Amino acid sequence: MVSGMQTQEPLTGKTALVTGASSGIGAATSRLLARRGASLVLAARRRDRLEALAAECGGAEVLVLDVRDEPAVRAALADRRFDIVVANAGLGRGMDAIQEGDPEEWAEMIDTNVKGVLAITRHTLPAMLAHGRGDLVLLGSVAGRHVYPGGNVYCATKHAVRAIYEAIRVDAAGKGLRVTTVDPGMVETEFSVVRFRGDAEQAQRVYEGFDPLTPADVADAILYALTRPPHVNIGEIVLWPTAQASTTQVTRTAR
Ligand code: NDP
Ligand code: 8X3
Repeated sequence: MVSGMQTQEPLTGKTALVTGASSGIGAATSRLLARRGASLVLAARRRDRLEALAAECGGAEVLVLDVRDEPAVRAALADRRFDIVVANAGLGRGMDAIQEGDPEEWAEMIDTNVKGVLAITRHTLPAMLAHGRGDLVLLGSVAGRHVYPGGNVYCATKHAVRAIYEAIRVDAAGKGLRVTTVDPGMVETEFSVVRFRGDAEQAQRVYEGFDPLTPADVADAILYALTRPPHVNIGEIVLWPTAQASTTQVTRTAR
C-alpha cells in the first residue's frame, strides 16, 4: 500500500440489516451497500416498498417489522448475526410548542426513535460481539445536538440516540465492535410529509430555496464509515447542507 493511502474495505460477503429501508436514507443506504456487494436484509413496515427495493438490489431479503414491537424484533433478529446493522427507522411528528404538544405523537416518536433503536441494538449486538467484529450505525440528527423551537420531543429522542451511541461505545468496548452515529441536518425525504401528517405542500416548503442534503449524501457518509480499515472506527459524522448553518439558520434564495 502507498504510504498515507487508506484501504477501502470491501462489503462483499457481509450481511447488512437496514431498518427503515422502505424510504429516504434507509432506501438510499440499502441501494449503495448492495452495489458494494453486501447482502441486504431490508426492514420496515411497508412490504410493497421493500419488495420493490429488494428487486432493485438484486434479491435482498424483505423483513416486515415494526421496530416498536420489541417481541417481534427479538423473534426476527435474536438468532441471527449481521456484519452491519444500520438502525435508521425513525420519524418526527408535529412541530407544536411543548406546552401544546400531543402526548400520542410524543409516544410514537419515543417508541420508534428510542425504544425501537434500543430493541434493534439489544437483539443484534450479542451475536456481533460473540463474533468479535461488526458495525452498528445509528441515525441520529443535528436535532440530537441542538434543540430548535417546536422540535422538543423529536430533539429529545435524538439526544437519546446520542446517549445510546455513547453507551454502546463504553458497554461493548474491547469486543471488536465499531459503532457510529451519523447526524445529518436537513435531508429531503418523506420525513417532513410524515411529520406534517401527509401535508405535502407544508413538507415541500421545508426544503424550498436551498439545496438540502439528499438521501444519497447520507448513504455516502455511512459507506465511508463502513469501508475504513478494521482498526478505524469513525465515531460521529455530522453533515449539513452548505446553506444550513444551524438547526435554526438556513440561507434561502427567493425562487
Ligand atoms: P423517511 O420518512 O423517508 O423514512 C423513514 C423510514 O423509517 C421509513 O422507511 C419507515 O418505513 C421507517 N419507519 C418509521 N417508523 C417505523 C417503525 N415503527 N418500524 C419500522 N420502520 C419504521 O425519513 P428519513 O429517511 O429522512 O429518516 C430516516 C432516519 O433519519 C430517521 O431516524 C430520521 O430521524 C433521521 N434523520 C432524518 C433527517 C431528515 O432531514 N430527513 C435528518 C436527520 C436525521 P415504514 O413506514 O415502511 O415502516
Ligand atoms: C431531522 C432534521 O432539522 O428537521 O432530524 O430536525 S430536522
